Amino acid sequence: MACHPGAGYWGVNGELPWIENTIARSLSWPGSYHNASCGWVISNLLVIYEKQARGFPKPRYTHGALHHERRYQLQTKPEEYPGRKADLVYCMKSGDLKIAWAKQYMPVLSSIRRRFDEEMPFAGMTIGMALHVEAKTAVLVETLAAGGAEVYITGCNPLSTQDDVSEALNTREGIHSYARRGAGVEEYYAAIDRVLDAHPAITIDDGMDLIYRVHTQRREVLDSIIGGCEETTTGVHRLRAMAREGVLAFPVIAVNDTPMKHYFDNVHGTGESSLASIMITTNVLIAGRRFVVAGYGFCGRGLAQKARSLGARVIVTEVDPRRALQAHMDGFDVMTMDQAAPLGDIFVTTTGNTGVITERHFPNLKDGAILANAGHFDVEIDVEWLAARADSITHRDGIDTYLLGGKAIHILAEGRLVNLATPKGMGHPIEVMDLSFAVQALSAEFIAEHGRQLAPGVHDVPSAIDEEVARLKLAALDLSIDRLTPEQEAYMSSWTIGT
Ligand code: RBV
Repeated sequence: MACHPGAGYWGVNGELPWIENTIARSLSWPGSYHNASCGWVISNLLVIYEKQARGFPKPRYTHGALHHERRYQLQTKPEEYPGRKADLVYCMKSGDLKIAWAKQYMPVLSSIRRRFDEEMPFAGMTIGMALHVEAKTAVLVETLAAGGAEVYITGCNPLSTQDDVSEALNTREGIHSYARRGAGVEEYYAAIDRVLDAHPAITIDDGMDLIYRVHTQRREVLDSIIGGCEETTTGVHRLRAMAREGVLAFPVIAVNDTPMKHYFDNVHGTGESSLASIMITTNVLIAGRRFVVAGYGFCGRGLAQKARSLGARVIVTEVDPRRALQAHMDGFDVMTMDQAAPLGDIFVTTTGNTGVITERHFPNLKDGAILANAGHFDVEIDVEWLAARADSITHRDGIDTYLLGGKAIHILAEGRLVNLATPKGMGHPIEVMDLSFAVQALSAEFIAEHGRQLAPGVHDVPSAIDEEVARLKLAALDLSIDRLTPEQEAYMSSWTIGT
């Protein structure tokens, strides 16, 4: 194949032997096909070369771990499509193909990117990120880079990174990714440190690990930070706890808490992607099963509704009396986890809290119960206890089976985010992340412009940003909405008009 690299980007030992080869071969081939097709590769290679020359640390990939991802995808045969476009597609790698796939369903970010391209709101700024490094996140990263930012990114969960996407990001000018799937705790935090070494002006977190590290271990980085954005419920909880204790040193925008995030991302994103991942990992039927959802917040609500629509008999467990009542009136069975344990076939935790399914429940589960977590951290199901007590453990792709007192308990994704951390987990659907990441991009722009005037603490997403994202999405869908007439506006703001 014309542009097959044959080895890792940095080579097994960090050299780049195939780059010279590829460039030399492509230039020596006669005819426009090879020159055109390899031009794309060469431009990316030059970026890598330049990064290496500037002393950027190399990702620690090995050929063995990733070689299956490195092959170029044979999309079109050159002899059938001699034109240049076909050649470009022919030379795209799997990470680039994933990013291109996501991009076509992200019209809101695309339109923001076009504006950023012209206005360069992040010119001269560095953005440090810890998010799930996969294709949709890559589109956000590209959008920020298009706005002039130098972007440094790593993962926010050891199992959610897609290595080919991380690798593809490293071929982009101004983007540096340190994420690797399966990173151990040490490597995970070392990668976060790499991001912080760049002294970002803006942080973008999913779960607050970046901000935690800055405040606990890397306080010298505080000087460069104007402000941050936080993607998820758990991260916002942690931030509010920091703010309550008066230790949060800069302003952070709670992206999770804005309607354009939690109405869609938490409800539809978590709902659809968790079910999709459970189904593709286990291949079991949802219809007719007892499906237990722990927690009836936005995520639990979406999951419960979608499981019901697949024919599951859904049980909800809650600690908040109002949410429990809401679940009851939405038509779900409400009970305690103690009561649900012997009834459920599939359990999904969405509470964001620790110790939801524990030693008290495990012995009472049905033989063959399937347990998964859709909350940000792996603390909701006490997998450690199971691992210590189980008679045996069988590992499959994304499923660990613990034998306890003669009964099998299946844990998906090691109790980590089931929608992202199973081998085939893709994360939330693209269109949903288009909205969440549009809010991220505009909130980061807001921090760049106004962050210095904001007090340290947790801030709401400005409602103008929230509305702007909704309008952009409506425009992309070609949907029109009514406008308030002057009379209606006057009516809504008056208190003198009554019966
Ligand atoms: N999330 N990201 C993805 N990039 O595929 N999927 C979900 C992705 C975010 C989502 O916004 C949620 O709040 C958070 O991950 C949980 O870690």
